[in-house]
Amino acid sequence: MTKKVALITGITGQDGSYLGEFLLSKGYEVHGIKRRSSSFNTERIDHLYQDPHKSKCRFFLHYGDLTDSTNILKLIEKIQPDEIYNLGAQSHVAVSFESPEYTANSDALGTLRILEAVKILKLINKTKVYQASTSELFGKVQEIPQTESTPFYPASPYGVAKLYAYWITVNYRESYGMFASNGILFNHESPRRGETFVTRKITRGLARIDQGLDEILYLGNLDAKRDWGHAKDYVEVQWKILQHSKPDDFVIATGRQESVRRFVELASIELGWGGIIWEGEGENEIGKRKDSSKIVIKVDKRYFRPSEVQELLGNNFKAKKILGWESKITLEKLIKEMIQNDKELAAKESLLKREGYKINSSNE
Ligand code: NDP
Ligand code: GDR
Repeated sequence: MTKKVALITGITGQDGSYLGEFLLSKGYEVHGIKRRSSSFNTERIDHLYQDPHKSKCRFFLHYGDLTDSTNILKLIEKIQPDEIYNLGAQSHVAVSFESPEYTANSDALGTLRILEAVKILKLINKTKVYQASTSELFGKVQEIPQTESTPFYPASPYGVAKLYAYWITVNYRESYGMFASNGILFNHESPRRGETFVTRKITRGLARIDQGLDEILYLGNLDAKRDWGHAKDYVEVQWKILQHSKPDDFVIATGRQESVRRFVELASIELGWGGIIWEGEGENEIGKRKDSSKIVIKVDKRYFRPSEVQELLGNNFKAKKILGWESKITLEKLIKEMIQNDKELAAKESLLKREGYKINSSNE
């Protein structure tokens, strides 16, 4: 059997790195698009690197950008992929309020560029497209829990850009018979999660406090509630969605909801602090370590968003029934893995600091 060829946009991101690993383990030839950067940006995929001069190489990186139509068109023409996973995006909700136009260009029009390239290149009967849709489409939620039929009401420039991407994917499927599917994924995390998303910010921040590198972790809205899964589980279902007999859209979630405040508590328990004692309210709320009464959490209103998605909770009944998929890794296990990883990183940094090396680190 000839091996399948996959193209992943956003390969340098959290999901791209896990999906690349997963597809290589399935025997795929994997191509990834990475952006030119003035510093190294391949840390998450360095372990996947293969020498392209060797005949058995199955992992290839190409420079590109979702805002560049000709680049996308030329790459798809050259690679002739069987499957495209469009994971590339300006994916930070808070940043989308600062850079709304760029977010729309990469996240909304970027998706159109992929679909249009497949159409122009007459690859509709060959190439399947997975679109990384999001629970942020539900935004100001209209029903709890959210399913494939819950009305969308995005609450950020990111959510609105992803709404366009969702519908243009459906539109190319219905207009041209393209195999184009949306995975409406709820939040998923891992030790590879970007450091400014709240879960990683918490596990990294608390681990650094534990190792004596920092004293306080500043957070925004502690009452926000999310349905958090593990990225490793979630990339498997991205693949399953494209292996299904027909293109379709699926909600992917764990069905469990916790608040940011509870996530902090669970992480502190994993660190052996016994939990957090909360005092005060709103912008004046603080959190103290249960074991030492030291203040470790403060609220900083800089991290509040102009418009907030207060709570999300998904129902993955359809994915379970049709794809046989369920999330396997519990929130406790996820937090344990993230804390372990961040503790190791903090311990290394602490050692270097003690030995007199100067290190730059930011806790934004
Ligand atoms: P990350 O932010 O970790 O990764 C995003 C990737 O997109 C990076 O490789 C980034 O490159 C790349 N990228 C950003 N802008 C462009 C551009 N203009 N052209 C090409 N590539 C670009 O996100 P995740 O891995 O967490 O998420 C993957 C996808 O899934 C995203 O589309 C996200 O919006 C969506 N999603 C994520 C969820 C989650 O909880 N993680 C939930 C639902 C949807 P670089 O490394 O150079 O910045
Ligand atoms: P989200 O993830 O916006 O859901 O988008 P994020 O982790 O950024 O925020 C989750 C919730 O935590 C609250 N919060 C904070 N968030 C950040 N980043 N920093 C803080 O200090 C902080 N304090 C509280 C937020 O207000 C929010 O309510 C993620 C991204 O991966 C998207 O790309 C993806 O589509 C959605 O998940 C599903």
